[in-house]
Amino acid sequence: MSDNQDQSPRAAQTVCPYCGVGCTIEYAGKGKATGTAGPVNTSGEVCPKGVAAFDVVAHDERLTEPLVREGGRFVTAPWETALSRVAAELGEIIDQHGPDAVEFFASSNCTNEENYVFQKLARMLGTNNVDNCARLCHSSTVAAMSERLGAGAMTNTLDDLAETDCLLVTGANPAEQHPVIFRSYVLPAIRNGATLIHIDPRETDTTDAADIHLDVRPGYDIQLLNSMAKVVLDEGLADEPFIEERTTGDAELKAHLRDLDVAAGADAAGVDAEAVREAARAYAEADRAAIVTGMGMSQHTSGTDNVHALLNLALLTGNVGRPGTGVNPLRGQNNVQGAGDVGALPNVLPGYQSVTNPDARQRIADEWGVAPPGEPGLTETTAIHQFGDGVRAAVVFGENPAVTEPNANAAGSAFDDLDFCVVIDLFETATVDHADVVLPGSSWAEKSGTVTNTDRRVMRMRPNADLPGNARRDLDILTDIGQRLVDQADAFDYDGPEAVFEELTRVNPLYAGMSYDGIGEGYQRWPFPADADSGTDVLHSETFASGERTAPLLPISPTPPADAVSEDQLVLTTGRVLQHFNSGALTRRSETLMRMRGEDVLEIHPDDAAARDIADGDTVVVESDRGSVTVSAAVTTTIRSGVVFCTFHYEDPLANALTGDALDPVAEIPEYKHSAVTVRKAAAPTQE
Ligand SMILES: Nc1nc2c(c(=O)[nH]1)N[C@H]1C(S)=C(S)[C@@H](COP(=O)(O)OP(=O)(O)OC[C@H]3O[C@@H](n4cnc5c(=O)[nH]c(N)nc54)[C@H](O)[C@@H]3O)O[C@H]1N2
Ligand SMILES: Nc1nc2c(c(=O)[nH]1)N[C@H]1C(S)=C(S)[C@@H](COP(=O)(O)OP(=O)(O)OC[C@H]3O[C@@H](n4cnc5c(=O)[nH]c(N)nc54)[C@H](O)[C@@H]3O)O[C@H]1N2
Ligand code: SF4
Ligand SMILES: [Mo]
Repeated sequence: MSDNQDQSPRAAQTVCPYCGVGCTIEYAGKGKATGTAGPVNTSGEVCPKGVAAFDVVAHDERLTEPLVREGGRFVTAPWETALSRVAAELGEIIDQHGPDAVEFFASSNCTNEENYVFQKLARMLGTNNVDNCARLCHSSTVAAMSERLGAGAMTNTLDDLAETDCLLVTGANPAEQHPVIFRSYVLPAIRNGATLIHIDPRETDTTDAADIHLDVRPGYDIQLLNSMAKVVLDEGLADEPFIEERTTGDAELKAHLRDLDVAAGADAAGVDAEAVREAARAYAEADRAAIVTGMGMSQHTSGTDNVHALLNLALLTGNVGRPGTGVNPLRGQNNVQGAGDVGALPNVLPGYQSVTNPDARQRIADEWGVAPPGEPGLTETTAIHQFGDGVRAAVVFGENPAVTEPNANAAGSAFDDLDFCVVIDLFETATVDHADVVLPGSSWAEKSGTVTNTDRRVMRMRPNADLPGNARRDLDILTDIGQRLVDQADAFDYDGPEAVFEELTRVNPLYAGMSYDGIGEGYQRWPFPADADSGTDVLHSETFASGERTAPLLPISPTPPADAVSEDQLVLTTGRVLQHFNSGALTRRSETLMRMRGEDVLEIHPDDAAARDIADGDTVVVESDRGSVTVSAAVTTTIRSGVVFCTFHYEDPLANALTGDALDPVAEIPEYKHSAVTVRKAAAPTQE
């Protein structure tokens, strides 16, 4: 496939490159985007990031030529030189150490077609070592929900959220992280009388709309959720017919909670017991109660158990399988849902079928002419721990792990221990510093393909802009590498992204029957085909996605966070703000967004600040066992005392220099939301 082959007409309409909401935007000329009515943003509403999306497309720091390292420095190189070096180095490492010596980092910022080809490349080379940053994000949610319900995705739709009577939002701040969902689905529900319960150690813009706020101690959600479950049982608020018909294991769960003391549980979680009771009643007494869950739940060493405790609450009250209910993880990037759907995960093939499933393996073998490897591969978080050891090379596609993986100083040196690292990105990110070859890819405005949003809707992206310099389309880069490295080279011979999508629909049962034409300017929702024209809305209504009529209730006990916190330390929890996105590789290059929010701050409670003689605006040093950063303090009562918060959107301060790399044992997600730190005022600069 040649780079110039995409002759599709220049349609003005595409999907926002940032969050998993999946708003439709259109090119408005003069380097600006506007929202335009789409499947999700039905009246064309967007947030500031959508408006600023074009700021980075023609940015003068875009990578425009391949770079190869020579004598320690990068020099620009022709594509042929760069790609033959990639093929030669990876080929040699595979010959010497086997295919499992390579880890493939897929991109939740890129299309289904690109991610499908990327995992196909890994698997045809003989390894399941392919993962995407869903690992860092909702992997624990997906693990718990798949185990219990048979599917890791949102059980309900966004439209459904607007119809609920009670919303329990925990560890999420949709007002800033999913702004169009918040304004166009959550707020209307509240205006219609729904109660909003918000569980978060901070008061955020989401809390402003809440009726009940439980400012939980980071890492102590299980104590809180078990206490709520106990209130539900004690006060006869459980849905016994649902428990009888649709669950198993209620006796064990009830026995587990029998001796739980609600006051003690609330105390351990650092919240008011009466507020816990009130929240439990509001959730359980509502006709339709929906849960929204985010990173505050998932990013813990107990992340999978946190979500298990949450699922108990939904199942005990019969809030699954009906409109307006359910357990709804709001997904991260515009295609993190899709990256998983198409198999960019080490344990599953396209369509979440286990790499050990004989039928799924056969379906792939029929299509590819070779069966995928039969053992699960390494997650990206575990692979990094083996860099320089069992893992000798990394292919990093549209991820910025030097900024976003935990314990960043250690992660950075781990990358330097590799024999070879190739990065495909748009900018010279911090990760590029550790690369041997850098390939300049295509931004969202320069590609066609599909992305799958948070409520399982597959939508089409359309190009609006020319590639800068000698940058190439991501899909062309990946197929080119495939043709060079894989014996069955015609496996990467596609006539554009639509042909890739057609193949995907043949191997992924969830996407079977979908098509570019069928999607058009609308969407097709998985599982497809569906009971409605556009897809299946509410999962688990008659049977669970597992195929079972029942889902298990599970006794869950709390486990302490990995970092012990000493008397003089505070708990650092990290997260996001409206104006920036993840590693900030894109948003920090947007003038519009930098004008709105130019630097990071450390939120600290007045009591903790006073105890350290810190005033608002002071420069402070934050230190953990792993590293240290300098940042200015924002003294505020919106954070609970004992806890400090900053974002991870900046290279300086690099929040992940502080975080630890202990992992949840099931999902291997890091504990970004609980690190023991000391905070002190920086010494005044000495006079020169
Ligand atoms: N503006 C913006 N939007 C984004 C992104 C972005 O970077 N910027 N990133 C996208 C991505 S990849 C993702 S995954 C989503 C994430 O979206 P969210 O899940 O909303 O993201 P976070 O800000 O990481 O965490 C949410 C909240 O968890 C709270 N929290 C911290 N610790 C705990 C705890 O122990 N328990 C509980 N219950 N709460 C806790 C934090 O105070 C924070 O308000 O956002 C997506 N959308
Ligand atoms: N401390 C802390 N750390 C965290 C989190 C946290 O809450 N706290 N959250 C975690 C979560 S939920 C996530 S999802 C991860 C995110 O981690 P990452 O995925 O590493 O973060 P992004 O900034 O989204 O990285 C995207 C990279 O892809 C590039 N890119 C964007 N679009 C394209 C494209 O079309 N083509 C190509 N080739 N490249 C492109 C960007 O330039 C950027 O370098 O961070 C995790 N890290
Ligand atoms: S809400 Fe998300 S998808 Fe919509 S404009 Fe904002 S960042 Fe883009
Ligand atoms: Mo994420």
